[in-house]
Formats: sequence, structure tokens, C-alpha cells
Amino acid sequence: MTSKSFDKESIKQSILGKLQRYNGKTLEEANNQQIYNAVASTVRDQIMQRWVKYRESDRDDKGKRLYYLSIEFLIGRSLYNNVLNLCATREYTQALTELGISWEEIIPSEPEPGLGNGGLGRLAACFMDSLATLNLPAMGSTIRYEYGLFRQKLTDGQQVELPDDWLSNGNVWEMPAADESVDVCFEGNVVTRQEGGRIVFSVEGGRIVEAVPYDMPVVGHEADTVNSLRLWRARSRTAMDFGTFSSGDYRNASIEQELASIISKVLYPEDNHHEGKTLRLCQQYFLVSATLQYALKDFKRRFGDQFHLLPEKVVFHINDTHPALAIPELMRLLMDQEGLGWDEAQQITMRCVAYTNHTVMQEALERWPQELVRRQLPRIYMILEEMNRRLCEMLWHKFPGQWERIGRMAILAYDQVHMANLCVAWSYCVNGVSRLHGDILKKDTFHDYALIYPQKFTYVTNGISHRRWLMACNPGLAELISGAIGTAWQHDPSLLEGLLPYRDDAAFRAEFLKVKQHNKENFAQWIKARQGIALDTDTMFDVQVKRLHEYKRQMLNALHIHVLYNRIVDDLNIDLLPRTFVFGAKASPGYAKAKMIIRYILALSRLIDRHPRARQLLKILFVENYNVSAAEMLIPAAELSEQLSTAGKEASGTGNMKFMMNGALTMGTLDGANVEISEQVGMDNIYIFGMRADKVSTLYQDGSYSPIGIYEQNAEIRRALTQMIDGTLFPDNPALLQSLYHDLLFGSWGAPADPYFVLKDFGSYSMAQRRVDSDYRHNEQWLRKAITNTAMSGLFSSDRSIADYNRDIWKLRPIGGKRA
Ligand code: 26Q
Repeated sequence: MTSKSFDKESIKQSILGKLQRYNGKTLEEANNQQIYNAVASTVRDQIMQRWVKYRESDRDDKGKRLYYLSIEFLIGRSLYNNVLNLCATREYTQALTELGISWEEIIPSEPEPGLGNGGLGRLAACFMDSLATLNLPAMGSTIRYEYGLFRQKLTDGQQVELPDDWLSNGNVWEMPAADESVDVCFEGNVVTRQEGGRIVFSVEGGRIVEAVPYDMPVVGHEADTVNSLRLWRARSRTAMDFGTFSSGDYRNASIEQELASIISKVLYPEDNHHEGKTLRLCQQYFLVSATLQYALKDFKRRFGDQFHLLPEKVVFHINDTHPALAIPELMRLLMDQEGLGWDEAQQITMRCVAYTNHTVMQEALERWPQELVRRQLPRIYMILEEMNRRLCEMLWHKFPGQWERIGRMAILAYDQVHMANLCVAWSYCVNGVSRLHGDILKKDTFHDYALIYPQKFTYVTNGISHRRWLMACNPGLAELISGAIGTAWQHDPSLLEGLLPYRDDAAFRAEFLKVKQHNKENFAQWIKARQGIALDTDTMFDVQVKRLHEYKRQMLNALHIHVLYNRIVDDLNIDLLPRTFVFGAKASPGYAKAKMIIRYILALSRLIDRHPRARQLLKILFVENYNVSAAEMLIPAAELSEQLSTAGKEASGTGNMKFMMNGALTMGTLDGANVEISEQVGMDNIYIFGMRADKVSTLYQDGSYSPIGIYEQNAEIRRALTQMIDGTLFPDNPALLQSLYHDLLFGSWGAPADPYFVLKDFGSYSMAQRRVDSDYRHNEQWLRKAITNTAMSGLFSSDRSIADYNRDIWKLRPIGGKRA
């Protein structure tokens, strides 16, 4: 552990000095943005020292390195987390206090890098935190999108998207490394020539885009390791090709520049949905080619051209199929650049790449038109063809005559490139992200492959950084825990179990409640300032925050609230627990149905607010622009966590873990990691409802489900659904939600009615909510359950996930021989 090079006084001096030098201001004259910059660059200076030192010691290290490739890294704000991981919160807090500054004043000045859509991107960020903390040598690699995920405004009862210009004030945490830039080639023609008896391939006339790395340090908690998150930015290599320009070919002279300028322009806002956009394919190849070129250069610096050592020294982890072109790209580099033959390149490549699957939903599985790949990446396409030829030849021996099966397993089939098949066939390991998901991959999604490579498949249950999602975002709870069981849980979160006996301690329960109450008030204040909405903090906070998707069933929650509303309207004496229902969700801009669900929720919210009795008992808050920072405010304040996905559809979920860790109880289906959460806490401390995954899958396959029967039998559902379209919600435009209504009852475009079984699971959900209602009134019982959830959440630390990955998949040696 590096000795601390900071004390309160030098921190203060540094902050004041920076304000003077950068802004020519005194503290009194400076605004929050300027103070933020001064504080952040003080922290950065300290990280830089360690970073330089770490990289120096790492440069000639002969150990294995991990490259974690992900098209998304949803890192959230860095300032407070970096201070926490430097173990300097006490010194910084004191210094700031003495300067008359609070964290709350400056933290919001840091723009949030929205370089991801949701779970997959956030998981990658938590993993970076744990890798550094466990002293494992790793580089995260992604694209430096100029615009992250859109900013969401709620206007006139619907979502409006605004650009997320997160770099407009610069990024304190990044360091450009222009000297490590590489060229990435698109299009062009493959040419062959003979060289010393072998055929050599190259591409001529392609478009070259320069990839410039920007590195962000990733500091481990109380660790010497400072890994890098590398963000690649696309730049045109030459401002203008003057040769082409002077020959009069103005259009072609600027084409290269055009492609370069848009590749790293914007993050695609699609989550669990695949659309075959050319630019997206270019982004994927850009990321992969830049990263692999760098990785091979680094390998050669360490080991020269002993490429047979590559699988011992390097592992490429591909986060879903988005970076799958890493596989043919590695083949290309080994053959075309390093001169290896196919067989040798294949043997090496197959031992260097591991793949995590994050979804079983058909519409999210990536398939690219062959023509598109051939045009954009001709040499890569050629390699894919040969890979496919060899694969199918092998499959033909295993499954003679079984054309259909071979078609399902092929990389190229029906004019498409099947990225998941590419990954499964060529990775040495394929993992799911929860136990249930891992089982579904083997039994279902990749069943054919599991028959021939059973040992390739495994699962690693996701996790979250307990540093960001407990210590940083819920300091009150962290302090209460440490007061009870000491601080060792911060290094080993499984020790949170030591809280279990404190369930019986009335004083501890009272303190636990006090922390929750404080967090609720804190959140209420924050939302009042942002959205002008007042919340009653004496009501239960019931929260569903995640991307908007039909399978996540925000609709089920909304429909239930709608039914409660009608019960209140009908029954003057109703005895109902007052609740604040919080939603937060971005809908992909092109996902019409998801946007309509937002309109439904917002309309319900207005309906309730207008009713004098309903508004005493119910309140719907839709948090605008839900992102990592909003989650950090909201999750510590939550009491009920809604995890309602149709069983079998949510690969894992990670929000569920964050809520649990912060003492919220889960209302959930037996899906993804909810299954493991329920095992951890026991059935008395969770609300499980709805069909199981196997039942869902049979019901879907035999096509026997019809929601009409439920509609006819259940008057409450019938009434709520009718009100969706009779003018109750939209007096000026009653038909607005017509398609939502219609799809639930009758289906559309050949899709079955209610494909995610909202009506089917409604009864069971409603019953479970009644149990919540009654349990919450028994205050002390509820607190016992809440404490149990925090106590049993240690398993879901990403430190455990990373230790699992390392033990089963990567086999990296911790630097300095510590931890992991
Ligand atoms: C693919 C092709 C083209 C355009 C977009 C995409 C795309 C982008 C993002 C496909 C999927 C995603 C994101 C998926 C995701 O976040 N999945 C979630 O991953 C979490 C971490 O493992 C799980 O906990 C969630 O269950 C899973 O839904």
C-alpha cells in the first residue's frame, strides 16, 4: 500500500492554488464548477503519481493481462469514488469543510459520463472497480462517445430526447495518449500476393480512421493498482487527402473525414434490441481493431514474436457479442500482420477469447447482413467465411445429415452473420450472468453447442461494487454497519452477515430506520429541487427503476396502481397503506410501445393527483433522466424494489442487488439473480410472485395462452384497461393508448396477445402486494426483513464476481501477490 501523500493542509493549499492559477480567482469569487475542477484536479494529481508508478512497475511484468472489451462502460461520476478508493474521504471532507465547501455543492458539477444504456454497461464499470481493488492487471476498452445516452426530458406527458453533451466542459479524469494511436481500416479490396511460398493478404484502397486513446485511471480501493479504462476516439488521419483533393475528386477526399468524425460521435440508445445499422458495425470493429492492435504491440514488447505464449499472457473478454469481431480480427492480425498460418492462428485465438452472454431475447441477438459485413470489412468477412467453412465441416461429422441443426449453429447462414454463434464456437469459455440464466443458455439458447462442448459453459452471477453502491451512496448506513460489526466488511462484504444478530436489537433497528428516513428526506429534497415535486416521506417508497422494456413489465406495476386507484375511488373506507410509487426509465427513442408506457404512467400520475382522496394514499413520481447519479440518490431511500420481469427474460438484473444491499425488500419474479437473492434471504424476507421460467416457456411455446379469459373474469382489470381508452386518461385524445390496449388483449403484427404475460401474472402480483401492505404496518417485522437483506447482500459484491471470473476463466495473478 502506497503511503499517503496527502494531508488536510496540503489539500487545502492545492485547491486554493489551482483556483488561482486556472481561474485567477479566490475561493470566494469562484463558482461551484470552478471549485469542482480545482478539487478534482487535486485528486487527479494524486492518482497520477500512483498511476505513473504503477505503470512503470507493470511495464515489464511478465504476467497475464486482461482486456475487457465492452461497447459500453457506464461509469458514473468519478470524484467521490476516487477519493473513497484512495482512502482519503476523511482528509478531503475536513479540508473542504474548513474551506466552507460541502460535497453536495460540488459533486453535481461533474458531468456524468453516460457511456452506456443500462445493466451491461454498469456491470463493466463495477468490474473495473473490483479488478483494480483485487490488484488484477486489466484494461477496460470502449469508445469515447462524444454524446452519451440521450438526456430525457418529460414534456407534455411524454419523453423528449436531448443530446448529452458531456464533454463540453472537458473531462478532468482522462489523459490522451496520442502516441499510442493506431489506424483502423474499412472497406477497400482484398489483394493477394505470393511471398516465400505462402499467400499474403492485404487490403488496398480502404478508408483509414485513426483511433486515438484517452485513458482514465481506475484506482483500486486501498490498493496499489491503478488500471486504465481506455476510451478510443475516432479521428481523421489526414485533415484532407490532398492527392485526391488536387486531382479534383472532392467527394472522396472528404469521405474518410466524414466516417472518422461520426464513428465515435454517439452511443446507440438501444438496449436489449438489435438493429443492423452500418455505423454501429463500424463502431464495433473500430473498438475491436484498435484494442487488439494495441494489445499485440504490448505483447510483442514483452515477449517478442513468441505468439504461442499469447494464451498464457493475454485474455480478451468480450462483453456480449458487440465486440465479437475481436475473434476474426485476432486471426487477421496473427496471419496477415505476423505471418502465422491459419491453423496456428486458430489454435491461439481459440484460447485467448472468453465471452459473456447477457440476453436470451431473440430480438437482442446480433445478426448482421452478410453483404454489409462483406462491404465494410472485406478481409474480416473472408476470414469469417473460412471459419464458417471449417466449423460446418466439423459439425457435419458430429451431426451427419442434420442440416437444420447445423444451420442454427453456423456463423454464416441465411445471408446473415450470427455473432452469438461466432462467440460460442470460438471462445474457450461462455458464461451466463446468473445461475438461472446459465442454465437457460445450456438447455435452450445454445443447447446444440452444449451437446458438443458441455465444459465450455458456465455462469458467474453478476455483482455490484459495494463501494459505490453502499459506502459512497449511503454513508449513513455504512457508518451504522461499521459501528455494529466493525469495518472489515468493507474489504470482505460477506462479513455483512454479522449484522444478522442485530435484527433482534431494538436500538439498532431504530437506527436503521432513522438512516432510511434520512435518505428518504434527502431524496425528497433533491427531487423537489429538480422537478418541483413534493413527496410525503411518511409513505412507503416503492421503486421501479431500469430501462423501459416490455419484458421488464413496468406495465404490470402501472396497471396495479391503476386498479388501486379505482378501489380508492369506489371505497370511501378503504384501508390502504399510503405509498409513493417511483418510476425511472428511459425508452429507446425508436421503441414506440415503450414510449407509450411512459405516457400511460404519467397520465396515471395526473389522474391520481386530481383526485382528492386518491392523492392522499397514492403518489406516482416519474424521475426524469434516470441515470447513475439519480440511482445513487434514490436507491438508499427505497423500501420496496420492483423486479417484475417475465420469468426467463432478465438474464440477471443488478439493480435488484443494489436495492437489497441498501435494505429494500424485493418484490420479484423468480428470474435472473432474483432466484439467488431469494435463496440468500429466505422466502420470509422477499415477495416472490408469478409464473416460473419453465412454465412461461411452455405456455409460450404451446401458444395456449389467451388474456381474454382473464379480461372477462376480472372486473378490476377490465375496468382499468377500458379506462386506458375511454377518455379517462386522455379526455382530448381517448385513442392515444389504443395500441397498448390492443396488443395486450389481441396482439399485433403476428405477435401473440400479451406476450410478456402481464395479465396472467397480475393476480399473483396483486396478492403479493397485499402482503407487503400488511407487513409494512408491522414496523419492527419489516425492519428485521430489511436488515436481513443488507446482511445477506455480500454475495452480490462484484469483488465476488471478479474473484469467480478469475478463478474459473481468466486465471490472472494478482499484482504484488495480494488479495483475490
Ligand atoms: C446490440 C446491437 C445493436 C444495438 C444495440 C445492442 C445492445 C445494446 C445494449 C444490446 C444489448 C444491450 C444491453 C444489454 C443489457 O444491458 N443487458 C443486461 O445486462 C445486465 C448485466 O449482465 C443484466 O443484469 C441484465 O439482466 C441484462 O438485461
